[in-house]
Amino acid sequence: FGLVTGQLGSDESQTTEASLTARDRVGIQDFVLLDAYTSESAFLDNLRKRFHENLIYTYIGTLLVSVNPYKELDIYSKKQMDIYMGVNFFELPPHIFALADNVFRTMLFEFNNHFILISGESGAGKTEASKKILQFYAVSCRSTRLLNNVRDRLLLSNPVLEAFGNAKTLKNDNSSRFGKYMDIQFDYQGGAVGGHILSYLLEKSRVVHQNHGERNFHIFYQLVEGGEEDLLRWLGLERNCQHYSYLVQGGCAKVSSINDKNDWKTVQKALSVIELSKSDIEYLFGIIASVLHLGNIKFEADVRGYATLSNNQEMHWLLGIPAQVINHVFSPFSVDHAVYARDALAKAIYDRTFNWLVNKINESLANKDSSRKTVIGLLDIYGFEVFSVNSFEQFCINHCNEKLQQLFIELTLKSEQEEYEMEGIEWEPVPYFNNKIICDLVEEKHRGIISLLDEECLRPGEATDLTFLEKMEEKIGGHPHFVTHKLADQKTRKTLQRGDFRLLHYAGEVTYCVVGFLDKNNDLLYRSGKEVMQQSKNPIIKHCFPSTEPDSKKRPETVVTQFKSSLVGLTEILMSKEPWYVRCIKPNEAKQPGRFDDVLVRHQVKYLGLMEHLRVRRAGFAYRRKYEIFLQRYKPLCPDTWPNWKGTAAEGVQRLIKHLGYKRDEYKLGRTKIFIRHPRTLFATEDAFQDCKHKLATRIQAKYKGY
Ligand code: AOV
Ligand code: MG
Repeated sequence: FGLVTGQLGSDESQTTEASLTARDRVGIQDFVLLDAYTSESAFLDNLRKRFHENLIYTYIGTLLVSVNPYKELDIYSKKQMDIYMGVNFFELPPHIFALADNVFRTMLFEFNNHFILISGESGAGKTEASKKILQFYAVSCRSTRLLNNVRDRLLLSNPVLEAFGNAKTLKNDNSSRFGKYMDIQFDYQGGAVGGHILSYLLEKSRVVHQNHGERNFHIFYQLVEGGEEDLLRWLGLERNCQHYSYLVQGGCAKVSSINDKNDWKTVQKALSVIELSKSDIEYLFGIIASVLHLGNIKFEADVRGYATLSNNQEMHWLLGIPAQVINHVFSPFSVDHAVYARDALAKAIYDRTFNWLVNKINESLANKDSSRKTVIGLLDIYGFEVFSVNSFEQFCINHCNEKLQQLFIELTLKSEQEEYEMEGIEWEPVPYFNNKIICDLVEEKHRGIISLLDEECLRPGEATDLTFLEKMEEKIGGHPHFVTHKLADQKTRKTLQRGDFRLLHYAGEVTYCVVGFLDKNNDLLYRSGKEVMQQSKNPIIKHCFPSTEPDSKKRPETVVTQFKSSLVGLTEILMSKEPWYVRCIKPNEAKQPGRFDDVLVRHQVKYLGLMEHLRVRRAGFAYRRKYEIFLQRYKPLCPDTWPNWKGTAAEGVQRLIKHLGYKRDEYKLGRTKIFIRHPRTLFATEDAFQDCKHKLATRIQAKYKGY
């Protein structure tokens, strides 16, 4: 039970000077608890206070709000884990471990499936949060030699996927450039017996192009900086990132916050734990190296104007494809065209290799035993992001966030409403902004942006990025969340270029530059490229470019349509499980510790829907407990129910609260539970209970030992 013991109880009930000062300093740990905390400013005050005391976690009921501290805090040690293990949620200061532990025990107790949705914008701390949760499970769950194997693989899948799927962006030095959903499977005793990872749309354009101040995926730099001499020689690589055109476009191959050399070692170790064989690893880095070589290919025009490529010995043999055959990929093209085909090939190779790697990890995590298991899913995707120029990638990423916000809205309001309905309790819904209108704008059949984009992609030769823009203007021009240069009023027009469209997302306005949308959505890989890859002697490449691939006569699905259906799949996976939420907040844009930018945080509190969530929590009933559990704890407070109550638990609770003098509007009696509006009611009862316990200490000590 334990709701009101410990710190919370004293927070609310004691009004001595000492406790007030403490609260003034550290704020309150659950927003639901204080009346004054329904205003946005008060909410912000509380977050700020706590942030400056290094208290980065705060609850809204069971939802965890986390503010990125941008510095190492000493709160994730094994000792801390032990403290949070098996303790009731509200008994200790809020922590990601408390949430993890609560999910775990609920799963074991109810034997059902759960997921933890971690959301927030780029750099807010989602990936760190998901790692902390995984680490907690690694330590807290049952351990045997066999299970420890699984545990290590689960843990070490992280550095591998981060090396291949994360990169430095302007928002985050370790930004996830793919979406990740990970199931951790537990047996009925709570041992982690397996796992499975689903990855979503890797931002592969990064392989061939990086904006200023950004990097390619970490693994390239790790290899060049950390790879052993022999290995580099074998791969024909120089130990100098500046030598590779795919690594230097952002102008920041070296970053002080990143130690590529050390990370290389970590990844090497991790690769062996997840059961990649020595030859797998060699082939894998053969591919990574050949992408770098590919990027350095230069073309010259021959007398007819066709591209011919400069010699590139290493790549030929790394991929196990004869030089003339590789030449074939790029002919007979113009030089520009050949560069384009080269980049398309590099992107395809990297993207498919990434998926191969995810599959490999899944093989090593797979649990073959068929006994029933329950899972905890961890969702860590790329966060909402706005750059000075936003393209197709941001469009997909931000739409994904939009969809998850929609899911959050539906689930939080829905589950709350359902509970009241099931228990026969009246309640009035709290108004909130429903971002469904934006989701529809993007994905509605026939007139949503995705449909319009796909339509244009069906008109090769005729359609261009600009005709796509015009089509949008024609079809959705009047939409309140959509504007372009042409449609804008005079003031807004100044902020838009001709090739831009702007969406008013739940998290804010984003101006997308339409250039490249068609191309990236079509994602053409020349047939010649595919055919040539099929001849590779590198088994990974061979596997990634199977000759049985659906042939090019049938139109492959566009990128955005594939992404859209993968999000539908994800939503289905999530909807079948019990939700838990971590909402991550970014305190400043400078990635600095100790800085709490009010405007920035207020904006996030707004769009994350935290105030609405709090209001729903408060307009309803802050606490609800099964009659049996409530009676069991508080029955000593009433002579009628103590020591034994013969009637039903519901009747017992009625007798009990009558005796305690609960006021009419302070509680509701549902079918199976008592609902209590204000925590203070419960606290008063808890205080009375503590008093009574104290007085009767000697007599009932034995009985209450376990509390
Ligand atoms: P994200 O996952 O939400 O962004 P990260 O989890 O990668 O953000 O966090 C960004 C950086 O903030 C980390 O690399 C750490 O330096 C720091 N950080 C975050 N959480 C903590 C914490 N609890 N303690 C200490 N430092 C932290 V993105 O993947 O970009 O959406 O696509
Ligand atoms: Mg991340």
